Amino acid sequence: MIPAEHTGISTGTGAAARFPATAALRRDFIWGVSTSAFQIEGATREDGRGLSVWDTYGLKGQIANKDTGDIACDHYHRYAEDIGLMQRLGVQAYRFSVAWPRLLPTGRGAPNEAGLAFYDRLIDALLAAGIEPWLCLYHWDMPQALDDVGGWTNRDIVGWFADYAALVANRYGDRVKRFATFNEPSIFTIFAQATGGGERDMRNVDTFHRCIHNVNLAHGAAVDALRDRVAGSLIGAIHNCQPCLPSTPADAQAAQRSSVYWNQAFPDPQCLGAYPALMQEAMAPYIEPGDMARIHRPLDWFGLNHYGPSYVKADPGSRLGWQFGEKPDGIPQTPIGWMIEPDAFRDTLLTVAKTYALPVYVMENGFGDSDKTYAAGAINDENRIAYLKAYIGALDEAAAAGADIRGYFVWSLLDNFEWDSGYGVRFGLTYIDYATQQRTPKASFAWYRGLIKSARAGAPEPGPAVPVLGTG
Ligand code: GCO
Repeated sequence: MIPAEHTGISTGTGAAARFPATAALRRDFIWGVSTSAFQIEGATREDGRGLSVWDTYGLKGQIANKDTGDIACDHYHRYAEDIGLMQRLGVQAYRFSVAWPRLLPTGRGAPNEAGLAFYDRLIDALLAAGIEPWLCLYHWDMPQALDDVGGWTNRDIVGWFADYAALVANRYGDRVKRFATFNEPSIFTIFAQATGGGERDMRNVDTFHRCIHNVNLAHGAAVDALRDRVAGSLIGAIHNCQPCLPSTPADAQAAQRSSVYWNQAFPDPQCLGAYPALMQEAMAPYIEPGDMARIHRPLDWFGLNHYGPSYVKADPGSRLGWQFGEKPDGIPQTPIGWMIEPDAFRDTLLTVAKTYALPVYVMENGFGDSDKTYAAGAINDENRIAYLKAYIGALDEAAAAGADIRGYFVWSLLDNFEWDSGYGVRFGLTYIDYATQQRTPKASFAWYRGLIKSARAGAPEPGPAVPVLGTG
């Protein structure tokens, strides 16, 4: 159990320590922050960018509050200001994604120079600020033109994705060494339309398994494209892994099935060279000779996104045979209903470190709340601080127990477009006033800055004054 001083989410007994223990973390441990292109850039119609499936989805009014990514955090124009925020935090690294349709408006063919030049500016400014760029190739923004010809159901996309990876490698490989091929492939295949699966009828099991295999093939092809072009490249993929637990004992089989698809359908073939046993019969029709070797390419690190366990129940009529179920009483939840269970994070870290035998970097962990949290005007997000304290404490416990953990990136630097929830859910260390685009660091921003300084210097900092909304 995580000691009470780490959690701040316990029964309130005992004073919570200013910062969690980080003694077990390597001295070269990397502290960072994460974002993704569609969630922060905006400028969706600017400088030649093509449409993505998320632009189309928004145009249909399918997103909460009829939000779209058209402006988001206006990062396309404000990236220098946002790098200034990263410098204030003291992070050593920044994980972002490149928008495929910004570089290749139709997903293939002639590159868009203005799009390429934007990431030149971003990368050069990061390096000038002493911040290492960690570049993710695909964070769900499938070019609409490719979705129109089948998207991930069309095996030709493997070559188109490899060509995109080669373009990125050739353009930025002189300055970027850290690459991730995909962000959370299990999420955008399981949840389909809601996460960039486009108009595919992902309720169809055949379509679903075809997408899984083509994404795995695209991963392997991109690894080769990057490795062949970037000397010293350090390549990984980013997976959302978490316990998938039964709502009732009768849901145990459904929970096991959901865990295999959620946690193993991509890391297993990519890191171990084979699909999990439970999937092998279903995947067999899509596997051509040599495919598993094309997927299983040498990797340098394992990216883990983790927020908390999910609870599932059997649903025989659904595509996968399960859906989200009742959560147990008595476990803390975030304002958006995600479970707060630091022990599950510790155990997931130990599991992935042992199973895949790669250095682990936590590429996403964070706390989602809603606009209501900020109604009072002060951005004193103490519950986000309590969450981060508990989870970083759990990470330290996993490291102390032998997991090779080398970095932690908070999701997210900024409040941003939270997919189906639009802008009503906020994960940022920085508050975004979407009407004015003013950035206001929250209390958690100052806390994380203090933690980084403390963890790197071993000397706790005095607590920061709590900023008030609008004070800049
Ligand atoms: C994900 C994505 C992020 C989300 C974040 C909060 O895990 O869904 O990688 O884009 O915004 O995780 O949900």
